[in-house]
Amino acid sequence: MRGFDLSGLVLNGSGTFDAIAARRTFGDELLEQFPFDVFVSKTITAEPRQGNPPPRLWETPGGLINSIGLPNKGLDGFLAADLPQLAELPVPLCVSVMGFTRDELAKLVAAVDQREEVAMFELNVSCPNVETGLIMGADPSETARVMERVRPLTDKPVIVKLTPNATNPAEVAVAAEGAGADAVSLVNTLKGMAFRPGTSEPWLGAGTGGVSGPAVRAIALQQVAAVSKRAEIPVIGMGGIASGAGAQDFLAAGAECVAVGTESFRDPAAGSRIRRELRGLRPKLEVTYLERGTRSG
Ligand code: RRO
Repeated sequence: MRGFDLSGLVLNGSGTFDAIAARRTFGDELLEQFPFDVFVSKTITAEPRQGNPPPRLWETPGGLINSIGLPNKGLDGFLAADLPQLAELPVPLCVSVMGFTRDELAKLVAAVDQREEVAMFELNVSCPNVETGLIMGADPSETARVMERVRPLTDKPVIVKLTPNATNPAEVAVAAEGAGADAVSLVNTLKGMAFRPGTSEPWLGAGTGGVSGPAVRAIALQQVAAVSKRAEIPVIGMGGIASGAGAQDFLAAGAECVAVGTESFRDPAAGSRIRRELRGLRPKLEVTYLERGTRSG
């Protein structure tokens, strides 16, 4: 990927590890034992956002439903308050961005591109809790138009974060690749909902949310395998990874590296454990799914 080798790395899923809060809690120990090889920020937008009304979380068997709604300080707040702190992390920084229009996204990417502390971008076209985000990433031609708009604005690597809520995620990946994406990552969360126990009222303030955790792992694995067969660019696999063995399955499906999300809420050091377990297992992974000749094109 554009001057950056992702092979075998363990990243965080955007929005699942608050490195600034973790630094406040764990101090410099966090920097000495940082649980990820690349840090992906919570997605930011050009303007500040409050996020969705509470409740924002629901625990479901084997997983979590979130309806956070993209709260963030906006571009100026991010650059002034968050970026200097994220730049102190001992790993490359990936800034996750989303726009409600292509113009807004372009403004965001052009401004963040100026900052040398930022190593790469994640283009979040898959937030299930903000309609526009999901619409961009659910449609291959719309994803291509977004990526085409962003590509001339930065020489930094751009990772397109795909939604599992698309009819055909592999088509979206191919469209992103054709428009100049350096990598794709998947899956973002699957649309879901829950009811307030004993009532017919939705639990989440926004009515619906995104499901993550082990409950989605089998679906994520299939989608990563399908995307890996079609895309030439690296695939970052995620969806319910909670162990090195789980991460290894994503590599076997064709992912170049993995990201850990929901498991970090249970254990903030999960990334380190999974990385250790994965590195112990990797030499045993002799023949991957792709090497067995399943790549179709
Ligand atoms: O903030 C959120 O509600 C959110 C985002 Br931006 C996303 O990309 N995925 C998700 O599950 N939640």
